[in-house]
Amino acid sequence: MSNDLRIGVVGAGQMGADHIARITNRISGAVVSAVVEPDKGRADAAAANAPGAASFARIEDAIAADAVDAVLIAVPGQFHEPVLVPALEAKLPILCEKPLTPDSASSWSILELEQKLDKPHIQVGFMRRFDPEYAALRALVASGDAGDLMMLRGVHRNPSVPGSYTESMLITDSVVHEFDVVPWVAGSTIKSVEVKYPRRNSLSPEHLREPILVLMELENGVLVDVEMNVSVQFGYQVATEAVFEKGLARIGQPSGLQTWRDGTFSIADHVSFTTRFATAYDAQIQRWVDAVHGSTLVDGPNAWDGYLVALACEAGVKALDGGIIPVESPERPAFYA
Ligand code: ISE
Repeated sequence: MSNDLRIGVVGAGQMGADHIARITNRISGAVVSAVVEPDKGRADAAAANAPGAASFARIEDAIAADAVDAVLIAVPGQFHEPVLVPALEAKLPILCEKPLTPDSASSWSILELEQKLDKPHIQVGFMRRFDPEYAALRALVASGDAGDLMMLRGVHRNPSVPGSYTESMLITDSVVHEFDVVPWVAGSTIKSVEVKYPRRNSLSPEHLREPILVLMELENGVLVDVEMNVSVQFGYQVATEAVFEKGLARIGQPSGLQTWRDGTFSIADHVSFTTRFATAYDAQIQRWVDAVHGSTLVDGPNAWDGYLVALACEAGVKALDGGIIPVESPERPAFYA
């Protein structure tokens, strides 16, 4: 009998479909055993990449049919809690796409439920931690080889966003990644968040006031600025410059095909996060699968990290209306040590 981890993927939209193809084609030790997706068109399209997977409309049905050993949640954040609760009650390991839940109160109740189990069961899908360049930058900070880190200067640029993307999603759907990865790289939690508005891009969807400049102060005194820009038109870019006492480091520079033609030099760049972070997504899922086989269940950001990010997002959303908004980070419970 195969020892493959039977993963139930919940949600077969852009991210769910991407994970289904990844698990089937590139991840070892796991199969997609169930696709939970009420939309028949999406479910059928996903099934093409998940040979043998059963189809369910609700996670409860997949659990009752004993069709899954683990759950990967890839529906939008507002639908995470109704999947997390039955999956935790069934004591299943979970990889939950970001955010854990849309607000800190619901994230807190997930933490309470999880702490009834013997150990953390939830990993949150902050894939940037699995990007080799982010990991190298974190190692450089920790080594102290370039002296102390003083500033992080980042850009987070999307070519465009769908009509359903709202102003607060600049924070909760996009800057949410920086709220996780910046403390991880810099080794310090977020003390406050502020948002500044430059001139508005006339090409932005009418209901969006963007780009925005997000400023964070960390507890250790590091200052961070992030240009959050979702209408750049030309492609997808996530890049950071780190300013140290004895030098600089840069990550996220274009690394695609270089061409010289007609008197012009060019480097191919990404147009979507699915390719920009493909290596990171692969590593994230492989390490999660390995952790479940090895019974640690989590190898990466856990639900506590997801909760801290929910607190930062609440401050970030308030900061859209002005002011420097403090972030109170409570002490990490021993369960999540
Ligand atoms: C999207 O949901 C993501 O998670 C991407 O990583 C981010 O760059 C984008 O802004 C979000 O909309």
